[in-house]
Amino acid sequence: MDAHELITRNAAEVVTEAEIEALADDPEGKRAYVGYEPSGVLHIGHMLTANKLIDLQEAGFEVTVLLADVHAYLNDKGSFEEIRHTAERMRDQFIAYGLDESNTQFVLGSDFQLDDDYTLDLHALELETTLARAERAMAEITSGDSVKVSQAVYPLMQALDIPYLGVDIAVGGMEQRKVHMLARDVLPSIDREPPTSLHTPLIADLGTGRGKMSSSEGVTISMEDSREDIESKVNDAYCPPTADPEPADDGTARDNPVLQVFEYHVFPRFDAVTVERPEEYGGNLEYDAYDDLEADLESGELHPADAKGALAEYLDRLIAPGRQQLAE
Ligand code: IYR
Repeated sequence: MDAHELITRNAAEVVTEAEIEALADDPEGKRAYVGYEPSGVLHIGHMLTANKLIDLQEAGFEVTVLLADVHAYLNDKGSFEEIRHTAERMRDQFIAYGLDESNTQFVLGSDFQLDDDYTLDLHALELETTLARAERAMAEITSGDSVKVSQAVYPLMQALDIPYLGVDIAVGGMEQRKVHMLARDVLPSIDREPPTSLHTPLIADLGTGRGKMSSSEGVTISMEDSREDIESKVNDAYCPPTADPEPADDGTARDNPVLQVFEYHVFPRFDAVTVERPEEYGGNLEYDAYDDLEADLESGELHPADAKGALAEYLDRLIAPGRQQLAE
C-alpha cells in the first residue's frame, strides 16, 4: 500500500484532499497527532484513531499522542489529580495496543498549555470567536445540558494545540470535525497556518446498530473486557445479513456494527481473517480483504453467527496485550 492509501484508508473525511496529497508525497519526518481526554479505560473509540496513527507510522509519519489532561478537566471528567493518574495508565495501554513506542511522543496538555505564550494566544483566539461558534464546535463532544464557560475555552485550546505541538496533521473522530474547522478559521488571525485534518468514521452501537458506539452509553468494548465479556457482547450484537440495514421502526438510521468493527478494527490490523467453521457447515473461510467478507455475509455464504465468532476471536487478540498490561 502506498503512503496516500495508508493515510486515507478508512477515513471518513480529509481536509483538504490537496493538503493530504502534498503530505503523502513526502511523509518522512512529518508529524501527526491525536488528543485524548484521559478518562476511564482505553476503549474501541480510542482504538479507532489509534489504528489511524499506526497507519500513519507505517507511512513514515512521526506521531504525537496528546494526553489532554487540561481538556478533560474543562470537560468535567474529575479532579486534576485523578486525570493525571489516568493519563499515565492510558499511555501504557496505547503502547500495549500496538503504537510503535520508538516513534510515539506522549505529551501531557499541562506541559505546555499553562505557559504564558499559550495563554496569551488563547486569549487572542477568544477575542476572535463568538460564543455561539464555540458552542457549535462542542456539540458532538460534550453531552452538555447547560454550556459552561470551560466548554467555550476547550475548542480554542484544541485549535491552539496544533501549532504549539508543531504537527502537520490533526486526527480525530468525526465528532471532532467542527473543532478542526474552527481551527482552520481562527488560527490565521494569530498568524498560524490553517491545519490539515483527517477524521475517522463513527461506529454504531454494537447492541442496536444505531447512533454511535460510546463509552458512556450502550454497548462498547474496552481493554478491561475479558474474553468472555467480548464473546457475550459480540454474540448479542446487532448483525443483520447486510451492510446497509433498514432504519428502525421509529425511523432512526442503523448500520451493521459487526461489519464496521471488522472493517475499521480487524482488517487494518491483521493480514487475513479466518472464520472457523466445522467441516459439515462448509469448513473454514479465509478472507484477506474486508469487502469479500461483507459480500459473503450479504449472499448468505457467511452466517452472522459465524461472523460473530470470528469477530470475538480477533477483538480478543487485539485487546489481550492491553488487558494483560492492566492486570500488572
Ligand atoms: N476533543 C478530544 C480531546 C482533544 C483532542 C485534541 I486533537 C486536542 O488538541 C485536545 C483535546 C476529545 O473529545 O476527546
